[in-house]
Amino acid sequence: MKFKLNIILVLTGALLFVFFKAQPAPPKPFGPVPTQKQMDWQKLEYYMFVHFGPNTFTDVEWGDGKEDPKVFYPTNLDCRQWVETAKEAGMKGIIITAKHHDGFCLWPSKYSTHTVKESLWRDGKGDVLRELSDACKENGLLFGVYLSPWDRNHPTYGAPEYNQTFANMLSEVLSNYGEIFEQWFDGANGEGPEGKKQIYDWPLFNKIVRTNQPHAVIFSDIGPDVRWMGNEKGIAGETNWSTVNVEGFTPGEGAPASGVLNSGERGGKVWVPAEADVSIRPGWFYSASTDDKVKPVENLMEIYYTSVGRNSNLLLNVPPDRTGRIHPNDSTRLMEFRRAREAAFSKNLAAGATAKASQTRGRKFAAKNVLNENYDSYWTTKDDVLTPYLDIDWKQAQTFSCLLLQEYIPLGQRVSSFNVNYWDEKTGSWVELIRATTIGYKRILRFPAVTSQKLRIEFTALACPVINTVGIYHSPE
Ligand code: FUL
Repeated sequence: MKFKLNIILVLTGALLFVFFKAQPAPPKPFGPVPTQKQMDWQKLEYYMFVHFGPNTFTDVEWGDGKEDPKVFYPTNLDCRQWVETAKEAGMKGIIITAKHHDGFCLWPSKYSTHTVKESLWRDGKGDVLRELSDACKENGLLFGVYLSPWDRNHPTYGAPEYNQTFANMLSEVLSNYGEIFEQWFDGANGEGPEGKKQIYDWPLFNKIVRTNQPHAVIFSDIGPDVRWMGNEKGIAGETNWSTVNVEGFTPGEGAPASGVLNSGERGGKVWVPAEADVSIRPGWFYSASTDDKVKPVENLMEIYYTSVGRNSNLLLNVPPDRTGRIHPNDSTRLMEFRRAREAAFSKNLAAGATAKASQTRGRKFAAKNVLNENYDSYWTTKDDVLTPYLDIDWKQAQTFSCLLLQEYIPLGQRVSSFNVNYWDEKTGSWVELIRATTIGYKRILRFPAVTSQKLRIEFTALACPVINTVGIYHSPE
C-alpha cells in the first residue's frame, strides 16, 4: 500500500514537473523596444499643452521679443484651476511654454532680462513655473516644460555663447521645480534680434536634460525619446511605426520629411514613438477672437481616434486667457470630450466573449489573455507563426462598430497588417469588415455597425504577434 502511494506521489510530481517545465519561454524582443520611461510615457496617452506668455496679451502667435515685458499681466492667474480642469478632463499632466520664441521667461531667469521679474505681475516677484508645478504636485498631475531654443530677444542669440545661455536657462528650469516628466524642444530656428541664425548644440541641450531629469522623456522632431508626429492637426498616419531612423538628422529644418515622422518606419533602427500636438483653438495662444472657435466635441473625438487610436499620444493645447484662467468655453468642451470618450468605451463587449486562436505558444500565452485588463498578460504564438488568427466568439449575436487592439510593445512592434472579419450566419461564411496596417501600443478602428456572433482577426507580423488587448465596442455615432 505504502509502495503504491509512493509511486503515485512520484508520478504526480513528475507530471507536474513536465507540465510546468514544458511552458515555453516568452518570445524574444523584436527590433528596438521602448525604455521603461518611454513605456511609462506611452501609457499616459493624453495630457495638456499650455501656451501662455506675452502673446496671450498682444494677440499674436509669434512675439518678436521686442514687446514690453509689462504686457504680461494676468489679473487673476490661477494654476490650480488649470490643473483641476486638466484632471477632470482625464489628462495626466501639463506641459507649459516656459519660454516661447519671444524669449520671455515665465520664471525669473538669471540669464535674461525679458522675464516675469521685469513685468508688474505679482510686483515682479511671481513665478508661473513655481505656481504650476506646485499645483500639479498637489493634485497628482505630471509637470512638463516646453522651451524654445529660438529666442528673438536674447542679445547673444546667433553667437556660439547663446547655446550655453540656453543650457543655463534649461538647468534653472530642470533643477528648481521637482520632477519633470517631459522636456519639449521646439525645433523652430529663425533669426534673432541681430538677424542672425543659431546653430543649436542639441547634444549639450539633451545632456542638460539627462543630467537634471534622468526620468524625463525628451521630445523633439526626432526624439531621442518622443518624436513629433508630423503635423499639428492631430492626424497620425494610419500606418504608424514607433520605430524610425534618426541618425544624421537634427530637429527643425534638418528633420526627416513630415510624412516619415507621421508614419514612422518599418524596420527603423530606434524606438521613438509619436506625440500629436494640436490646439483646441485655431491658434496656440489665447485670443478673444477665437472664443467661439473652440473645436467641437465631434472634432476632438475625431482627433482622439486619429492620435491615441493610431499609436500616438495626444498633447492637447488649452491656452489660458488674459485673466490667467482657462476660459469656460474650453473647459466646457474638455468635459464634453471626456464624456464622449467615456460613452464610446463604456462597455467592452469582448469581456463577455471567449477567445480562441489558430495557434498558441502555450497555456501561459493563451488567447483568453487578450480579454483581461492586465497589460502584462498576452496571447502569442510559436516563433515561426507569422500569420495566425484570433476568434472572438459570443453565445449570442452582438452589434459592434469599434475595435481596439494593443500590442505588448515591451517585446517590440511586430504586427505589420491585419484584417477583421465577421461571421455571416446567413451565408455561413466570413465577411471582411476592415483591413489595416500597424497596431503598436494602441489602435482603434471604427466601422459601420455589424451584428454577428463571431469576429476573426487575421494578423501578419514581422515576428510572432504579441497581442495583449482586444476591445470591442458599439460606439454612439
Ligand atoms: C511650433 C511653434 O512655432 C508654435 O508657435 C507652437 O509653439 C507649436 C507647438 O510649435 O513650432
